[in-house]
Amino acid sequence: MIKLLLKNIKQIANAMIRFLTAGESHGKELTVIIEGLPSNLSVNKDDIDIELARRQSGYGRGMRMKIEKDEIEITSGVRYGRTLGSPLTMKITNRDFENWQEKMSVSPLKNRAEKITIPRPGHADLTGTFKYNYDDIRNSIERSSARETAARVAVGAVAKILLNSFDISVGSFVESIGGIYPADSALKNMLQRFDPELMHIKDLSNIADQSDVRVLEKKQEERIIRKIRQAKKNGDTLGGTMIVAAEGVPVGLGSFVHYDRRLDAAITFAIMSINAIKGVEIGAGFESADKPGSEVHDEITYDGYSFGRKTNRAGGIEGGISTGLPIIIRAAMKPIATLMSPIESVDLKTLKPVDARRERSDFVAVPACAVICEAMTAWTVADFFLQKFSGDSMEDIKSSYAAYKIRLQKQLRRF
Ligand code: EPS
Repeated sequence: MIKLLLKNIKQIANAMIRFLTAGESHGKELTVIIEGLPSNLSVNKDDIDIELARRQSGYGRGMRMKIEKDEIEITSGVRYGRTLGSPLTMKITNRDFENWQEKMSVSPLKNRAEKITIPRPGHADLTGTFKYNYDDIRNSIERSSARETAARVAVGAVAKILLNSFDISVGSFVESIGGIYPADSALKNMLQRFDPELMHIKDLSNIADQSDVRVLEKKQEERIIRKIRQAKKNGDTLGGTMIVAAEGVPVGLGSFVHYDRRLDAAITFAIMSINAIKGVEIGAGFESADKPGSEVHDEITYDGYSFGRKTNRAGGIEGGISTGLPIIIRAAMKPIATLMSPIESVDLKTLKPVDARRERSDFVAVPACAVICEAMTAWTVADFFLQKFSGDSMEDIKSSYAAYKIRLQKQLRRF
């Protein structure tokens, strides 16, 4: 009886949609399977490829991005441009595999590639090697590489297509790289107040897409590019912060009833799961800890038709539930772990101190990371949206959403 009960509880807490990615950084390809999508969602390959191209751009990427030109091939779950409700599979070819066929051979080889024995601090080289009992750090490098995030961006693109059907948009921009923040006080003010009137994330995201480092301010862009050039010259790398937002999310996604139903918890988990992310905030985040409640909470207003808030410092979520205002996330990415002027490490073979291993890598990947944050945000919001407005087809979900909007209007009569 208890066993049965536990089984049911687990089922209830399951997400509506789930995905799995597979593939090594220099293996043949990346594969992703999405399960739980409704039928009759129009899916266009080009819309997904645009997101992949956004992830590949940005000043400070390494040579690998010149080799790859990511695009998806859909191999299941879609017929005549519309989802079937069955698992949707997408593949992304690693063009670089051509140069790695022996190093990444699936079959055993007599003359295997030389083993990597010197771990880079900050990457998964050492932790993964201990955990999986590897005798070659290459085994850790391959799957821990941020190459995997290409598959996640493809998943996020599908989530965005679904959300767009309900006028929900997700976008991002880079706030800082290497400690260089915008100088413009209006921009700073907007970031600090998270003002819903000033934040139209799609417009901001489009402006950011025009910048080589996905920032909103030209002067800041110039300063950042100079700083990246200097870091490159020094054999160093840089991190940064980014803002991601979801607009048009209705009130009522997520819940306070249990920890794993909280929308803010799910979003921060999803963002923190991205390679090199070290911090995530919702709304005013850490800053709200330093201020009195009167300067943190968002005053409630009513204009005769609908409810509003004077500010959006909560970042669109209260009590684990979406408020209807933009969901605003700020994330911090640490600098890339591969340094051309390496810091200290220990050779696992000789156990002697040595310089950490150098290898081809990016110098800065914050602009790409912002696009990946969008993907994980879109995925999480889509999942919570489908938990609330579940249905087997897009038509069923649309009816459920329309009925909810009517119910919200009628509810006030009950007070
Ligand atoms: C990465 C190292 C670099 C990056 C890679 C992530 O790859 P490589 O070792 O082939 O030069 O370019 O990112 C991607 C391949 C990508 O698509 O984003 C790492 O070690 O994490």
